[in-house]
Amino acid sequence: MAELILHHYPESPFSEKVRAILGAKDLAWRSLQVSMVMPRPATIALTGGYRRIPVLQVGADVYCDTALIAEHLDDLGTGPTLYPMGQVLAAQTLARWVDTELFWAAVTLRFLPENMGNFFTDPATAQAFAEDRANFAQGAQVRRVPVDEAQARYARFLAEMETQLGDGRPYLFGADWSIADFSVYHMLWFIHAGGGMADRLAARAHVSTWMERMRRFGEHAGEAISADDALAIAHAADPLPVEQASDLPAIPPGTEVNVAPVDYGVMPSHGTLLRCDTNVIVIRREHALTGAVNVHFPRHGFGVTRY
Ligand SMILES: N[C@@H](CCC(=O)N[C@@H](CS)C(=O)NCC(=O)O)C(=O)O
Repeated sequence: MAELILHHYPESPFSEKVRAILGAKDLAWRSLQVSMVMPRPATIALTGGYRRIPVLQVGADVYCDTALIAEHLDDLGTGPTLYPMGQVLAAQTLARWVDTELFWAAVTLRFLPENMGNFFTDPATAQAFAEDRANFAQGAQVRRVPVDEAQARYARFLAEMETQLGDGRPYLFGADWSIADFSVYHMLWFIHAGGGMADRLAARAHVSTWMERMRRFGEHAGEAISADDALAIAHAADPLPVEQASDLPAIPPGTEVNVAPVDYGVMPSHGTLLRCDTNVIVIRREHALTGAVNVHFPRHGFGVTRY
């Protein structure tokens, strides 16, 4: 198998979800650290426009969105599945809720002045970040959560988690982890990265123990790789074969399409549709820097339109 190359940056919570899964599954990975703000030329050459982070590159295949990256990693490495029999619906539904509803509360909480810690090293970085995220927010369909509502949403969630873990189980749904543990972990990691809300966590003994268990997975570092080397790897590889099919009658395989998130960061990727089913959307792209690549998206949360 080609090496796993994660395009990410240290402060990114969704990247922390993937870093923790890589650690839990004891998978070797290469770390392509990108800037916290645009431009990200190598990553965009590979995705064709999609700009959310992280992205997983495996040879000439590119996996967008942590929901799909987690599914891709599940079969690799060691340890229990992220989708345990009998818990799939509960685990996936909780993971999706945390990645969206709790995430927007977390963004409000993380950027409270008293909880920002040293997120910005200087005013120029803060200004560049604000400008970049204003661009990122263009066309978004999400509601920013007011502070009181965010505080209440998180307090209630922590209380429910403490109850859930109250019988001493190591993971949210029992003896083994599921995708829900990793989604919840990265969200709490993000909220508490600034240190200003440590007392909330400290007041929850079971959640704190669970959090330390999960945090250790995230400490499994990847070996650095440069953007040029990652591009050369894509260029030298062929994308994996894909069985062509589309469940969209008006957009058959071979159509030039845009694929974009439906909620925020809606900058589309452009390419030729190879597959669209209930699980995935796959497009083929060509770029001078990458050669032919296949870009994979989850169907949930993404839309396909004619180019
Ligand atoms: N649903 C996406 C969410 C990804 C996401 O929101 N990533 C943030 C960083 S943690 C992002 O892309 N922010 C804008 C940026 O970094 O350009 C996933 O699971 O991958």
